[in-house]
Amino acid sequence: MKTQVGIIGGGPSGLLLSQLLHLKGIDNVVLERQSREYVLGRIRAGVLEHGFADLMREAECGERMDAEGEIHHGIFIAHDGVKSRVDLFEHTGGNSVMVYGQTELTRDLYEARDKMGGKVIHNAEDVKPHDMLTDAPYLTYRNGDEVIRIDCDYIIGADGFHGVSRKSIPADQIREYEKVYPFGWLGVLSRTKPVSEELIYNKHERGFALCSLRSQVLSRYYIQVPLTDKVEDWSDDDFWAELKRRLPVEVADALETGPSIEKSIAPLRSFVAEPMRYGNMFLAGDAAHIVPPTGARGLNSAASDIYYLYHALLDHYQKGDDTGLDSYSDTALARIWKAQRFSWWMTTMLHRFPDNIEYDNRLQQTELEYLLSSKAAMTSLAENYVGLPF
Ligand code: FAS
Ligand code: PHB
Repeated sequence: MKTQVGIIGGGPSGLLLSQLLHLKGIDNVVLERQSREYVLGRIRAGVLEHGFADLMREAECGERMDAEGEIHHGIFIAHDGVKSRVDLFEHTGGNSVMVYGQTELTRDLYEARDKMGGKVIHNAEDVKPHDMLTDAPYLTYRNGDEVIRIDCDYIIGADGFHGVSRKSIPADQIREYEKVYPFGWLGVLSRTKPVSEELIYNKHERGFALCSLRSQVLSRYYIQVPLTDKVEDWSDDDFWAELKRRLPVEVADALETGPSIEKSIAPLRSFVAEPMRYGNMFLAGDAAHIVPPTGARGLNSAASDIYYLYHALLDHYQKGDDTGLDSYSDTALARIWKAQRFSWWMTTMLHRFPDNIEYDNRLQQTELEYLLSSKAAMTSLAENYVGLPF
């Protein structure tokens, strides 16, 4: 088989790039290790930067997002039992975020690929990139005992943190930066009315808590837990009781609880691999970087990589101009590191660090008090949260 762009990974990154390229007549194939049901069974991000929402519309996949998603103009930061609102709209001169679940977004991308006859191959086993340093790279994958080869001009590694693409780059050709946090997030999805119109990021001496949502009948909540906790350690009742202990009283009293329809623990880490290119293979999304979800940057960072890659490939195929491809890694990393900084800052400010000395705890408190008392500080939070310019 021959194509122009071979994409490893059928998550949001791979599917969005596939859709955008196809709309411009650039042939591509997506190789996804899992079944579609498995991919759609993951519960992950929920907040889209306005730039990502625009990219979904450009990919002709924004209709359901615009119909069912919620535009949010603000978020709440709560600490010591008091909720304070950060007006994203006011502090950014009119920008906002779209609250729409990654699962639904991925479903929309799959349906758009189906509608256009896009080539997404599921259950592709043992995918491998080859000859990335030549002008004739290719992919292979197994379908049962059969090994299938796909010749392409470029390979895109959109296969997430545990994928094959980054790991196929020789160790002396890549630098990795990593920071692991001493806690995780226990997340619950429940068919209950969200406790708040807008997200609440809540700092508490018992640990961080987040009140989020997917719709007016689907709530998403998280609490910080020790890395030693297992999801089976937490009954629904224990989760709701602990969440209530951490929230301001008026929020806890209004919380509608119910059975969890999904419950999982995610570890928190910051990770960047540089450069995001190896010959004619380009890394995008979680394959190249990971952030703690506190800043809602993970999925959004994947989107900015795809924005840059899409325009770079368009310039190559339509104008024979490789400036975008040659600068992709530097351009993408410049924005990625700003998302890393913001995610680290939000995580450091809002979580309980078990090994903190008292001075650090007082500094954390001061960071919060300064943020909520300073227009400049809230403007900085707001411009990062709605998304820095691509
Ligand atoms: P993905 O990991 O989504 O997709 C990669 C795809 O490649 C997967 O479908 C995988 O099956 C496939 N693949 C892997 N190896 C392969 C191989 N060898 N061959 C073929 N295919 C292969 N972000 C937020 O903004 N907010 C959140 O609250 C949030 N919560 C998260 C919770 C969890 C548990 C995780 C893991 C991530 C969370 N994220 C969150 C980040 C998440 O949304 C990612 O940023 C987003 O999924 C990135 O999309 P992709 O780059 O497409 O990677
Ligand atoms: C979510 O709704 O899953 C969510 C929202 C904001 C975050 C993290 C997760 O910062």
